[in-house]
Amino acid sequence: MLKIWGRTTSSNVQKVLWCCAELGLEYERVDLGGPFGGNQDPEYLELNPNGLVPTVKDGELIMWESNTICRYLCSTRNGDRLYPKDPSARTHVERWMDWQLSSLGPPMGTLLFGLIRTRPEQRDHAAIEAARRKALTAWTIADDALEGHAYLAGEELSLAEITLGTLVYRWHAFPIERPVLKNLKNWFERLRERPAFKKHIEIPIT
Ligand SMILES: N[C@@H](CCC(=O)N[C@@H](CS)C(=O)NCC(=O)O)C(=O)O
Repeated sequence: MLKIWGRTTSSNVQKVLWCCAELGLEYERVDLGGPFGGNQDPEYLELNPNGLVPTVKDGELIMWESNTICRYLCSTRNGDRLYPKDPSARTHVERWMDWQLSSLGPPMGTLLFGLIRTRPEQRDHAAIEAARRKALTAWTIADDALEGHAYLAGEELSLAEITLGTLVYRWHAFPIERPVLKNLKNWFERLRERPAFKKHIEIPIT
């Protein structure tokens, strides 16, 4: 049985939980990080020297980095539909996974910390606005890519969605100015129809 360390409110844990749900996998999960703490304990740092969540154990194998974990789960548990074997199909999925880490993750992280984890009187409004603009530029790229397509990497749900799902939910939930991006909104609504998205992603943001 897989073992997952990480609180369910972490966007990176949520990717793994959604991936497990789409693949029909069972797991044992331990609350860790955030209000639960424990992520700087020596025993945990032995597993994951970053002191971050998630960490996953499969037999003797210990994994960290959520996108890597999702790729591993698909590769070992019949997940070709989420993570295709064909190299050209795969690259369409992987570029969005890398793009999540490099382009969209940083400004969305600034919005999370600025708007949700910082008291109103202590907010850095200039940094929040700069992050909002950067995120909007990135989301516009996704909106353009979704023109005429149901999903980012083709006509089926893939790891591209699983790694971006929490962020599109947060983008629509944050109290910010948000020009309408029609394709993005339709894609978000499509994801919202999935029971696993409702269960693991659409939960209070903390
Ligand atoms: N690149 C890592 C980032 C992991 C990460 O930043 N995790 C955050 C939660 S989203 C964390 O552990 N924060 C400390 C905490 O929750 O206490 C991944 O994708 O797994």
